[in-house]
Amino acid sequence: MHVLVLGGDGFCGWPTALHLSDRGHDVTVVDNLSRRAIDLELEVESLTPIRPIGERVRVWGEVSGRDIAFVRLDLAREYDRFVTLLKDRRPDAIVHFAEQRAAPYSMRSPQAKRYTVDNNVRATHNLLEALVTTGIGANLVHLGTMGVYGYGWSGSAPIPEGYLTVKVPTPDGDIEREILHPANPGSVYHLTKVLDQLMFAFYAGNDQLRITDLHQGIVWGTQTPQTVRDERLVNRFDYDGDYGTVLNRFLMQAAVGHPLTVHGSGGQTRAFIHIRDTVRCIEIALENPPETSRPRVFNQITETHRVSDLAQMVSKMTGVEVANLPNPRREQDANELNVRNDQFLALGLEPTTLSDGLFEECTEIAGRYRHRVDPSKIVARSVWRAGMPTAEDLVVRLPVG
Ligand code: NAD
Ligand code: USQ
Repeated sequence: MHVLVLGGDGFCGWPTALHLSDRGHDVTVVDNLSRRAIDLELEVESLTPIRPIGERVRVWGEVSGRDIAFVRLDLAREYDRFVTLLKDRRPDAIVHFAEQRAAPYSMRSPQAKRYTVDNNVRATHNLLEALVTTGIGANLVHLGTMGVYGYGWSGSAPIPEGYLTVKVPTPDGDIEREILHPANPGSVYHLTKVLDQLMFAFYAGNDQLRITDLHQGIVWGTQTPQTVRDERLVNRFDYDGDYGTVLNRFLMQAAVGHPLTVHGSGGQTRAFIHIRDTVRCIEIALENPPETSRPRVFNQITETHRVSDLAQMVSKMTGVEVANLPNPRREQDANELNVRNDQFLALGLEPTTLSDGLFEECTEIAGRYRHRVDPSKIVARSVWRAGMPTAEDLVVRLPVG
């Protein structure tokens, strides 16, 4: 299969491109390298020393004997070039990762909010319209987020995979309808994923595009069997207050002896998936295109954890203390989370869980590159509402070991 991986230089995209190439697919990575530019803007780097994309694909060619093509293109701004690319490559499938993906970054300033909406909404809409215009019936797999459902809205009721069956009262009695689960985005970034969902519903219905939306939980871990094959293939590991996600941040903090930065009480429950399962889920979704003219939604998660439990687990393992910081985000202090993920399990996913030894692998990576950590970038500073105190304002400076 010829697969375009849009956003294939990123944290999820790069290991996915390698995994698909390793499985014999013909892969083209498309990326505008904006994530690398945001690192420059934030004056921070991946904990792992990621190599330029040209070197990445060259090294992959050397170690695997397989070519990955790279095209530098901005999906949000270069519509005509993208249409030409589609006509030229005629892909069988497209994986769409190419969006600004950090909730804290999306809330840090009016410019960042506007950039996130402009970039994400235009990228997705350009992709959909380009598929219609070219008539290329590629199977489209998009990386969405669990955050479109929000947290705590349905209490302990299981969150279904995308659609909720509801009863609608009419003068002639109740009728049953399946609707998209009500959206409760918690940041401007999450809001863009909600808008994506509506665009998918429209284009699947109007133009019969085949679309799978993967509502993915928080990805943890770094390496996959392909990225470990050469140090120059290493995946990115974000640890800073904007892009670092919670579990990888705790593992990095433990490696440098920084108190674990729990926001508020840590009662927030979230869904998680290891990067190895991310790439496997995408492969499964590509192998099983939807048959209906309605987008198919999979919940791409393997387990749920409370933030405070993760912090305790890491603290017990490493002896590093837990710091309960004032929460810079506007979110519920505690929530229940019960998520269905039956479809991936039925299609053969064997979940990797925290207890499977990968915790140690991630800790090893964090330890190996601890000298690259800039301690001033660890505490999250993006606040959700003007005037909210930042963690930095309220907390006495944390000792860093
Ligand atoms: P990332 O920022 O590391 O990668 C995204 C890539 O897309 C980057 O390489 C960036 O340069 C590229 N990109 C952004 N806008 C583009 C544009 N207009 N044109 C071309 N390329 C563009 O993010 P990630 O962690 O790999 O996430 C990938 C996708 O998965 C995102 O859409 C994100 O919302 C989703 N997701 C990620 C996580 C997670 O924990 N990382 C969890 C759930 C969902
Ligand atoms: N948190 C802490 N301490 C930290 C960092 C985070 O307590 O140092 C808390 C946050 O306040 C939040 C939870 O941990 O309650 C998760 O935060 P996160 O930064 O790990 O994840 P989030 O902002 O939700 O975003 C990440 C990805 C995003 C993806 C989303 C999946 O960046 O692309 O869509 O996870 S989900 O959370 O399921 O919506």
